[in-house]
Amino acid sequence: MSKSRRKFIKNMGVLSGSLLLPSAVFSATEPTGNQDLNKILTNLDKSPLSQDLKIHKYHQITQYNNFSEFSPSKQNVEEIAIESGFKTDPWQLKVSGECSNPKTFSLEDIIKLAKIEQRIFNMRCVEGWSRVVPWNGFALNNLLKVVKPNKSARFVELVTFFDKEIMKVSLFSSLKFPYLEGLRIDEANHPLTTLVLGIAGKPLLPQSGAPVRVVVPWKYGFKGAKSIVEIRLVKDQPVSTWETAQPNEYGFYANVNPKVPHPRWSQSRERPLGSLFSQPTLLFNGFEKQVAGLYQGMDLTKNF
Ligand SMILES: Nc1nc2c(c(=O)[nH]1)N[C@H]1C(S)=C(S)[C@@H](COP(=O)(O)O)O[C@H]1N2
Ligand SMILES: [Mo]
Repeated sequence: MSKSRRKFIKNMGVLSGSLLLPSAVFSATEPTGNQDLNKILTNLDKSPLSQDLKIHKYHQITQYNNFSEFSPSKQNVEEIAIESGFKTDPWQLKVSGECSNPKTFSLEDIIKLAKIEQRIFNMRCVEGWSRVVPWNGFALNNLLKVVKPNKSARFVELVTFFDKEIMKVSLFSSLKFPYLEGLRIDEANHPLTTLVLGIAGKPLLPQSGAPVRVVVPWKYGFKGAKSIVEIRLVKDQPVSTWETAQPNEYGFYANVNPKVPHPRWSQSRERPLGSLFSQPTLLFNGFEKQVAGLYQGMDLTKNF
């Protein structure tokens, strides 16, 4: 275990027993968010797709984040993202490409597309840690069907926000931005693939990918692109930012699989944040019943 990771666990122990959470320090600069969304999020139904797992504390979800455009360190993404001046309202999400009704959605349009629900999913980061997050959102397919995809739309490419004036550290990163991700069209249309607008009854904060991101719960966390500005329906399989950087380490599919090791992480077990103990990692992050059919006949060790 690295020094920084050990220190983090120690801090978490102290924090959970303390009333003054560091989030209070930043609350003055937190965006107030979209008023309609705020209201919707105060009264959510739990989705039947939810996993029966103990939800992590809010500060564990919002104070330890991977968002490479803002920082290479998970511990300070919150502070850097909030203080960067990153404006998440108003926002536009363009859906384009192989479809007959391309459309640019405002945040106001998006929140009216479907009923926002609380979807409790384990999030498994490829680095070997996990946490249980109460995501607030709905199936991405509610958005995709509006643009009427053509038969030729075999994949979606997810394009995220990038502005090097705000995301200054990105200049020193070995990753290529904007951060890109992609899904096969049947994966994108699967009811578990979620367009996320909030966490635990609050609109997404900058560090979590405000104002709108995607979460694909049976895949490693990096497939869940944050702060999305464009979804392109395309014919050919997109190449993600991580795949471009290290193709032998990060494949297109990135399905959680304890039997397919990453060159640097075995993947057979995971450590839930805040816990001293690791636990077995489940095939498809526990969603085998729902998604195994998508990969019938495919060699998952080759299509990793
Ligand atoms: N735009 C963007 N999206 C991103 C990332 C990123 O660096 N930039 N990191 C990914 C990784 S590696 C993980 S594990 C998850 C983390 O999401 P969370 O911080 O909300 O848990 O976001 C993913 N989405
Ligand atoms: Mo990750």
